[in-house]
Amino acid sequence: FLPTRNDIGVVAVGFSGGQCKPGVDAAPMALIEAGLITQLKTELEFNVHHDDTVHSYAEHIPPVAEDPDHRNMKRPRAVSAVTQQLANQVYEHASAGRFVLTLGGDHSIAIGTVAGVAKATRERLGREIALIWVDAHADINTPESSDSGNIHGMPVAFLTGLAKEERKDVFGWLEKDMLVSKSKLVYIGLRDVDRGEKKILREHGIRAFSMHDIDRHGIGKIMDMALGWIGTDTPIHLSFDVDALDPMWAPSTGTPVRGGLTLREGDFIAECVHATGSLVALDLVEVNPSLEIEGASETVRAGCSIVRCALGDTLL
Ligand code: B3U
Ligand code: MN
Ligand code: MN
Repeated sequence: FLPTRNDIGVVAVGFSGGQCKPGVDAAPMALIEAGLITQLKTELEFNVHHDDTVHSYAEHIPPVAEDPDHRNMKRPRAVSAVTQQLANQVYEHASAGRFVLTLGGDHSIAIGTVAGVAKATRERLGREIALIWVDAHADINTPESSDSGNIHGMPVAFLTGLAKEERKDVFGWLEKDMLVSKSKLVYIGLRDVDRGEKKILREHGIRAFSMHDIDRHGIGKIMDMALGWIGTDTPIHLSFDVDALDPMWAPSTGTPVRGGLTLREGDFIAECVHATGSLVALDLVEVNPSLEIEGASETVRAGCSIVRCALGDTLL
């Protein structure tokens, strides 16, 4: 059921409106300047479809004065407009049978990427996707449970239908065929989960592997369990927040949390997901080169490595 293996659509999204720290919008250019796309072409021999543009979708973003908080969400119309445009772009790539690589941007952009991939995969293959969310955070706050109001802490709630909104200009454009089942969602790397989020995870029986679980079982066993939960022959969307890595390896990110994955554990997760042969899309988000500037190039390098591993770069 897989896309033509050698065709990859790349979408670069320079967007930071899902949280409050500027600079995460510069990540796609930093990743590309570090040679990521060149490596995909030359080392991994992909046929890359990329428009050589970092999209900010500025023309779709209303001015701040016309984008007041709604249900406690900050910049709701901006994030909604950007993710809607992105969903269309991702949908086009996925519908053409391409693997979709999205370079963020903050994690709110996953509302667009997962929506586009879920819809295209249903149409093209008649299949529901599974979503693997690698992150220090669960990003499953509803607008009401969120303390911060930052939408990058809410994408999973919108994508699973836990959060709903009628207004077309505030995610009301999300259709049923763009959503993901809660039973097909798996978390890896959690260590900073809000009280309200813990309640949501518990009440809905959502499969989550925390850093504690990784310490106890080792990353090899955790990947067996995570992929076993999803089952074989299920198209997988991997959404990788670079803050899943320990700040020692990825310091340049908006909300670093100590006690995270090593560089090798991050790469290993990506390698294991690649090895299933079922990966159809990958997001790499939350690299912010303007924070902890001494560590920015290391953070970018870690991001590039995760992408290469997920796309089949092997050690030997
Ligand atoms: N859970 C908190 C913090 C947070 C979520 N995602 C990131 N930080 N990167 C929130 O704001 O919802
Ligand atoms: Mn995240
Ligand atoms: Mn995070």
